[in-house]
Amino acid sequence: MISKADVIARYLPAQLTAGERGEAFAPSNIALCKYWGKRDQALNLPINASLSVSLAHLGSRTLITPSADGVDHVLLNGEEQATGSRFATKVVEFVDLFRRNSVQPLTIDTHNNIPTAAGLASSASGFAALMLALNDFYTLQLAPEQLSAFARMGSGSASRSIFTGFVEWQMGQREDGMDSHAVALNACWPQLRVGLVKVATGEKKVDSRAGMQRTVESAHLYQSWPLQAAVDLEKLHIAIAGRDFNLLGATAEQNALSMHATMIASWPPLLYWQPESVVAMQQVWELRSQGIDVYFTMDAGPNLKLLFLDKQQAEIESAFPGLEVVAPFLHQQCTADPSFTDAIKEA
Ligand code: 2P0
Repeated sequence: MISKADVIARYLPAQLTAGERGEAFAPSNIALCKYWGKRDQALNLPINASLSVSLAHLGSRTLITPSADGVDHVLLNGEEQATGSRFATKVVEFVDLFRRNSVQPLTIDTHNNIPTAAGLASSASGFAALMLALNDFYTLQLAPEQLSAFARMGSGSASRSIFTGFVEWQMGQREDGMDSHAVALNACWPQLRVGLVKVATGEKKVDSRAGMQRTVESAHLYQSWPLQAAVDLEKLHIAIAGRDFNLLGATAEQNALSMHATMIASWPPLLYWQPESVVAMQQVWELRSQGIDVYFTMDAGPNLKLLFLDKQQAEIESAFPGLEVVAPFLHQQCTADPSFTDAIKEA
C-alpha cells in the first residue's frame, strides 16, 4: 500500500525553500452529489465521484509563518490549540507530509468565517486553505489538480474546496490516487442561492470518516449507492448545462436522502437527524406543494442546506427565520463561462 508521504514526496523539490509567510483562503462547499464511502482509507480515495458548489466567501483563511520560539504553534480563530489536541495533531501531521526533513518550526494560524450556527463542517475548507498556504510558503508551484489531490489526503471533501463554483471530484483509478482530484466546471449560475438552516450545533457522536466506513462495512443498502451517485452525477451535469433548477434541486435532495438511507441501514444504525430536521424537511415539501421551488440537501449532521433561486429568496427567508443565505456565484466570476450571457438573460 502506498502512503501519503510516498505519493507527495514524488512532487516535492529535493530542497524545500521556506518563505517569510504563506497565506491562502479556501471556501467551504456543499455537495449536491455526495462523497460517501472510500476504496482506500489511507489516501481518502472515494468509491464514487461527487459534485459540489463552493460557498464563495464562507471558508477558511490560513497563514503560515516561521515560529520564533523553536516549537510549532497551531491557532484556530485566534486561540492557541494545545499540542496533542485533535485539531493541532491533524494540522501538524498534514504539514509534516510536506516539510519532511525540514525542522523549521512553524506557526499555523487558521480563521474560519463559517457561521458556527450553520453547523457546517470546516475540514473541507480547512485542509484546502492549509494546502494552498503550504504551496505559497514553500513556493511548491503545484498544479491545481495536484493541490486538490493532496488536500484530499487531509480530508476527502477538501479536494473540492480548492476550486470555486461548481466542482466535480473525479474518483480516479490510479493506485496512488493522483487522478482522484477535483476539477472546476466551467458553468456559472448567478441566481443560485444556498440557505443554511441551523437545527443543532456541537460535536456529532460519529464523525463522517467513521460514519462512511460503518456504512460501507455494514449496510447491504450501500451496494446501490455507487449506481445512484453515478446516475445523479449525470443528471446534475444536465441540470447545470441547461440551467434546469428543478432537476438540480430534485437530484440533490434525492441524492442526500439516498445517502442518509444507507446510513440508517447501517449497524449500529446511524441517524444524524434531529426531530427539528424532519420538521424542516416537511416545511420544504409543504413550500414545494405551494409552488415554491425549494429543495434541501444534508450532510452527515442534522442541519439542512436549502437550494433555491434569488427570485424566491424573500418567501423562503420568511418561512425560515434566521436563514443564512449564500450566493455561490458573483457576477464578476462568471465572465469565463460562455453560457453566462444566457444565464444573465434568465435573471
Ligand atoms: C460530502 N461528506 O460529499 C460528504 C457528504 C459528508 C456527507 O465529505 O474521511 O470530512 O476526511 O475524507 O471529507 C465529509 O467527509 O471525510 C463529507 P474524510 P470528510 O460532502
